[in-house]
Amino acid sequence: ADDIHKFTVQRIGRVPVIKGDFQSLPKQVKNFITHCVHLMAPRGIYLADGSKKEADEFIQKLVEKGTLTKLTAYKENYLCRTDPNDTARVESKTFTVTMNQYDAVPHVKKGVKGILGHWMSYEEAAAAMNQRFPNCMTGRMMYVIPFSMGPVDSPFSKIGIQVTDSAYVLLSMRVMTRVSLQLFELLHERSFVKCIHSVGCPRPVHGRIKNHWPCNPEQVIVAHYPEQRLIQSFGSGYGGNSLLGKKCFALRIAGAMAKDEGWMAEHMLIMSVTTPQKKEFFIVAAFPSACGKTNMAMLNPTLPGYKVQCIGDDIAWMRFDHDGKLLAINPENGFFGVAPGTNTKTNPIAMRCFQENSIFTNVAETSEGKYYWEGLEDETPENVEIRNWLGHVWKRGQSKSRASHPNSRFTAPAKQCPIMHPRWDCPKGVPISAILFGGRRPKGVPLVLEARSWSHGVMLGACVKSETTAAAEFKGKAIMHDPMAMRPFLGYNFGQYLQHWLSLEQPGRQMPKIFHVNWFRRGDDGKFLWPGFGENIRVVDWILRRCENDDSIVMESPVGFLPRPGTLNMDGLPPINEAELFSLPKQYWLDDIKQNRKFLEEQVGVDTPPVILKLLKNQEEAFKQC
Ligand code: SAT
Ligand code: MN
Repeated sequence: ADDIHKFTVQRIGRVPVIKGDFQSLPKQVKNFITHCVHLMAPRGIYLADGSKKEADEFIQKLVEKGTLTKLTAYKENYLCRTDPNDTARVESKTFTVTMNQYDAVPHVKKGVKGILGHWMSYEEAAAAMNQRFPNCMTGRMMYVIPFSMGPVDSPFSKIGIQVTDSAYVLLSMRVMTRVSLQLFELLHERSFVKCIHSVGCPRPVHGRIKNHWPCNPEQVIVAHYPEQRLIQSFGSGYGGNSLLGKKCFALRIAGAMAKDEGWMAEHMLIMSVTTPQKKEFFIVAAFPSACGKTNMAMLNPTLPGYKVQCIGDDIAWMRFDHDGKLLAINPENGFFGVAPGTNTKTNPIAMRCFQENSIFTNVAETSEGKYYWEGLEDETPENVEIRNWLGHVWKRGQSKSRASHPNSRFTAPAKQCPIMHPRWDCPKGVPISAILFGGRRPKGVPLVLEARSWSHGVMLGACVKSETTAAAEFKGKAIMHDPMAMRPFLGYNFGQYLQHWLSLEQPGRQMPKIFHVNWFRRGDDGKFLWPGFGENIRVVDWILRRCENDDSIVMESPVGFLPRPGTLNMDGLPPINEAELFSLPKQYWLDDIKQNRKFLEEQVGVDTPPVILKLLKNQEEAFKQC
């Protein structure tokens, strides 16, 4: 009898289930889908299974529609041009909804605009959602995507279900997360994060759809409900706003879960480094969006005998095990990397990740059916015709505009990475020896420094700043606070987040060493002082020697431990101005400390853990005395 319903058309109300067996789903899943159907009134329900066959069907459909263009030079690579008004995360429309405001955001000083998240009350959120979601899927299909963040059999992993009316999102979720019907079965016993997404373009569509990319930029909202384990996102199809497993779930909602459950959800790459002595270390590194996390995760070491393998390029979930080791997994299943700047010199490994089965969003296209972006000049013949990300003919050296959008992206399966670690999806995770923070700091900040202690490292993380990038809506270059590289991704009060980090230091735990790195320091002539990319292995090498407690290679400084001159391996490099690269201009630092204190006082206020302010004060005293 159980099979009978499989052969009859299933419906929720009057809405048919086009694919999949709705009746057999766990009750809580049925309830969620039914709620979504009643709210958004799609024309049909499609339960995605994550299979290759399914993906092929959708690719075909999107190519016919014009949303995707096949890049004919490769096997199964596609170009997607979005509406030009939907190309990045919209931080100003991203909210955390909680009962109590200060669970979501810190006590910001009166008259100051908070930058560590935006809070909304349940009442305000309900009003905003009621203006947007009712019937928003009219005439569209609702895809139901069961996905796992993390290997399905890992104790770290969490399940989500995303409903969406975007087939691009369905295809991308399949690359970025683990989509499988089997997950539904686990939901008889486990809970899941509810992810509701709509492009906000019910049919008949008012106004013109640009590039066959339905969206609703005026009405964008991305709301997180950590208390409900719920995400609602409306109006945008762009990655960070629409692939809800990524920033929304794996960082913001998971961040709140991690605090409750005693673990960490961080904006960090995870890499393995094997030394010439065949000793393997795992490190994580937090840099703001578009600061080269993907490049570092796939670093091509220039020092002989070193081997780098990639575990993840954007997000790390970490917890201490019973032996006191910090273990990390990559909750994702693919890369959503910044395309411009990627080439066979800067990141040859990434180039090999996306030769097939990849989606390119807002890059340019050549008449040979290849992708093109800023950085590929030397690898693209002069005579090919280029169409820019908007689809217009674009002439190299003549057109003033860019060929690719600065935040254009490649979406590629992790398993295609030639240096993916054999245990990259090991359910147990990998043991972490060092945590790196960094940002784009053109002035004052040395190539590498080591925190004196765990809490000092937390302070360094709290003071991370970087030149703004294209991953969000900001224009122009300015140095912006981006504490722990988490500013746009915090799921709860940042003061409590710092307190959570501090509380992780417990007897019996092997606390990783914490470092701050800066690949981007410039000299007076405006040129980079450090070559970066594959040469960064030299910094990693020094860090690993510190992880082995080699005290002969450090010296004290007001900001922490610095490499003793001559201890960084510079063999074979053109002359490097080491003195300038490691100098600590006194006035720069006194100003910087003042700024950091102001930032914490204004933005985090009474929520700032006192020890952070005390460590900052110590740093200031140390500078004043030198
Ligand atoms: O745009 S995303 O949020 O998906 C990527 C990023 O900003 O790091
Ligand atoms: Mn990121």
